[in-house]
Amino acid sequence: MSSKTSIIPTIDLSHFYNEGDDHQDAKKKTKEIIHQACTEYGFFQIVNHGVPLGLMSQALELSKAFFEYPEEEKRKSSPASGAPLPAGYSRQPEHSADKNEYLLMFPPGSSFNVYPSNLSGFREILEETFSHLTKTGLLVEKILNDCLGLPPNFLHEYNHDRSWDFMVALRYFPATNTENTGISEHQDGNCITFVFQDEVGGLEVLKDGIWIPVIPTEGSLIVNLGDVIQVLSNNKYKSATHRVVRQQGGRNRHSFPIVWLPKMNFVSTNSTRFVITSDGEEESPLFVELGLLVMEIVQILFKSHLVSLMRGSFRFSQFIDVKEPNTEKEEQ
Ligand SMILES: O=C(O)CCC(=O)C(=O)O
Ligand SMILES: [Fe+2]
Repeated sequence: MSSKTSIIPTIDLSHFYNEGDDHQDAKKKTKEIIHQACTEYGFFQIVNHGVPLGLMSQALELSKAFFEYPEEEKRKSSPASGAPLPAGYSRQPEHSADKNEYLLMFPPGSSFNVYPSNLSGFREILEETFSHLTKTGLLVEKILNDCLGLPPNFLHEYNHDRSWDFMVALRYFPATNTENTGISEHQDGNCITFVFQDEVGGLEVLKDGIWIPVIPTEGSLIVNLGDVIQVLSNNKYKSATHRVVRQQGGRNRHSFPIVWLPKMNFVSTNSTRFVITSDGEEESPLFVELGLLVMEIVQILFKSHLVSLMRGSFRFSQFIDVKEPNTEKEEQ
């Protein structure tokens, strides 16, 4: 029986925080590894990413403390009634297969954000974490830009509005004897999602019909490409199917996804003549234009159903033929 065990690659970004000539080669090699990871998995982990590890663990500790509160206390941080966007505390409805609760926040300073009033440091630590993650996100975006062979800064200029991004403090309940869905299998409809998680585990990525666990490693940050990158890359990079399986043993799992959205109305404000020449060959932009048009419609929907679209069973790429028939099981 041939058994290939896959693991999600872990990539060291430290060279990108150093200028000097001696780092240039290392940067080039790292980009090659990232390119490979994006092509094969659409998922990788990064270390030495620039987000202080102490901050990440404080954010996880504060999230644990918040979710330990009684339900009625947590409900005091529910989205304000009539709020256009569901920032604040929510719980998946009883009928949902997904068993988790979460507190969602938009970038620091957003007037929609609702924080618990009685948990010292919560707002400050989470806002600081968000800001650091945004900086790291910009670096990752720049690296992906180069990996795709795009003109310098292309992705950044294409997608520079960070005001719709959101970060979610998530708690998954332990598995029961009969069911264990934390988040059902899905692809993220946005550009890129970054995730950090505690040590409990449960995040899995589908590759060639096999679910690969993303093993928690302290301080590492997961990079999960979404449908937008799959479309912009003309299907070169994967928007990976993933899920969260709740663990046995009575432990809750905590994680923080940070969801990078494309800016609103970007089709009308950007040229859709986006022809990728990374292989030295021009590709038909037709597919990209069609994809962008669908994304534009999706962005409009985001305004009213942002979170349910992003984190529900909605799949942007179901509208266009961007998925490879990737369902074959490995030969035994
Ligand atoms: O909690 C996680 O590890 C991942 C969550 C996720 O996939 C999502 O929010 O889209
Ligand atoms: Fe996801």
